[in-house]
Amino acid sequence: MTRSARRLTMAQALVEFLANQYSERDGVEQRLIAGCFGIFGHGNVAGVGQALQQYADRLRFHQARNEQGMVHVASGYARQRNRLATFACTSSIGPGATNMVTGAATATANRLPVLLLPGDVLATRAGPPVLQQLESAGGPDVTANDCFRPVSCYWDRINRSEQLPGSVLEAMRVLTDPAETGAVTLALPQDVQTEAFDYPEELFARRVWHVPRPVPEPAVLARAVEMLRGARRPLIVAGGGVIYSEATDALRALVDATGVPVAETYAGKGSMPYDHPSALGAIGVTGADGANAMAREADVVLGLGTRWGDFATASHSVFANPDVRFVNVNVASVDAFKHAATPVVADARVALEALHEALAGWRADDEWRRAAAEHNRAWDAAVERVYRAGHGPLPSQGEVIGALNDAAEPRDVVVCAAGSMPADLHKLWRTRDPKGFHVEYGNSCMGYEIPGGLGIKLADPDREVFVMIGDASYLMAPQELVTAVAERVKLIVVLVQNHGYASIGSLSEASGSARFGTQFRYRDDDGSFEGGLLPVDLAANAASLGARVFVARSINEFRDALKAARDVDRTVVVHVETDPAEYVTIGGAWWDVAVAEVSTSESVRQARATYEREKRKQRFYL
Ligand SMILES: Cc1ncc(C[n+]2csc(CCOP(=O)(O)OP(=O)(O)O)c2C)c(N)n1
Ligand SMILES: [Mg+2]
Repeated sequence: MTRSARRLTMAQALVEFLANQYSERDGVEQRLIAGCFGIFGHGNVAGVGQALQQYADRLRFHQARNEQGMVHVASGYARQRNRLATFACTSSIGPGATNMVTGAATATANRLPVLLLPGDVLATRAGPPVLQQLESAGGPDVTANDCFRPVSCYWDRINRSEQLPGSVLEAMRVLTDPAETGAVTLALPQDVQTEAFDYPEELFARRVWHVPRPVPEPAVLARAVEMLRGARRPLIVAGGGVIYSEATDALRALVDATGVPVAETYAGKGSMPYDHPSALGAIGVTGADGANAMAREADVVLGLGTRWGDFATASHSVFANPDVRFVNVNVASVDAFKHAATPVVADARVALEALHEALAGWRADDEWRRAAAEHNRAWDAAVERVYRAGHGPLPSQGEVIGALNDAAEPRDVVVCAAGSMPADLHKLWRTRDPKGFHVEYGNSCMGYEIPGGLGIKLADPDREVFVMIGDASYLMAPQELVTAVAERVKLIVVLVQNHGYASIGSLSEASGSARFGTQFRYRDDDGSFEGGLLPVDLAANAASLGARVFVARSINEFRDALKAARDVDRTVVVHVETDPAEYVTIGGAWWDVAVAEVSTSESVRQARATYEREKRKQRFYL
């Protein structure tokens, strides 16, 4: 029997293949690869570029302005779609490709699927070096694209047309595997992209990738249940896995039945509505007082879908009970085994349902439950005071967050990534919907904010998307505003001007270095950057990129601007200046940032002494 084949270029075959991939979970199917973002150069224009034009009706093409930005768009999209869909990103070779490396690291750190298609040097090696070729000492088969290896969960280079089918199937497997997912990179030599080959017709059949919900192994589940039943001070720490697995109802049911209090990581914030009596809010370095207080006493900690980053554990200091034990529910065994836990390798929703059933009749102590409810009330009162501080003449950042929270509808999404705002949002944001809080804190990548927000809006157009971005993060990557304008996608960007790296300034001060090099000011006569403020107008910059801009000079003007922004039908930037000297002091815990052991500065020596004292709190969880 002769099998039918289609004579296509490798790039055409790839695009046609991607257009036919679907994910499915709980019986719901959706396009796995929603479209392809790209910036063309000689490394992809004649291959992938030609194919995208030929198949424009099957795989939608989107332009980006910076290759890093387009990967962040894919990450934002994937996170909003609970990792069930993403974008492909095509780049040229050399700098276009390496610009995507930071985006790849951000996706992988956050366990978010993105498909990267960097162009690569001619496989024929004719006429080397090709423009933008590295000429690595590692040999001619090492190219700039090898930089993607450590930041990718799957990496391949398609050196021959017939390698494509096997590799793309592997790529889709990794993208849709909740335990293995992250950046997937297929390096595509520019000549191979354009070579014709007789691809088997089956490659282009509609293919549905089932996203599994692995069930807990009964023996390990029984051990977890025994530990929880024996707990006097149980605590749940909800991570991103709770949200990706759509387990928030199951979590709520378990909590209502057992009274176990819940604290949240950055990715897990929104797992519980903020006003639920068992909701302790943020945990760890940027945690709420109640969450950290209960963490210090907890004897059994149930980690749900968390990778246990140092911000959640306060660098292994927040769980201070000498007898503390962990149970981790995680789809990835690497995370399930952390902290010498009883490792329930399973989907969060399925595991929560199984735990709920097996824990029937068991409840946490009344006193412990009441303490959680009291913490919830006390924290909300503290947040309210920050929201309504009435600071002047410039408002505080806490008030800006409060005004935004007041203006946001429950389903609206707040986005952020780096600076002092993630901490404040983690502490202060009143989350009312599982998808309402989107702070990229796996890689905390300055420049994620605007493209990440764009990805969210593309994934979920019915929600208003509020992007919170500091002045320095804005300066690092404002360019995808142009993409939002071109795509007619509306974002409301809140640009917080405080003239520099305020967050790192605080860190510098805490480590004795007096905010050295962290303010945006003129170079002074003594060589320091402590002169006057710079004549920088970021509002004008945003307007020049096509955004509708509002400048708010007070908290009331800010509130008015947010109201007006809702009625605008294109991307809006609301510029607000805040007082960097007025920061949020409630909550928080220690973070291990090593301080110089010897120094000529007395403030550094003092900071070192404090550091050494604090470091004694750090624990092994063995
Ligand atoms: C790409 C990148 N470079 C450097 C850092 C380190 N870093 C974290 S926060 C920060 C300052 C951010 O400044 P801004 O966006 O103005 O926010 P602010 O701290 O002033 O609130 C820096 C430099 C980072 N997270 N990402
Ligand atoms: Mg700043």
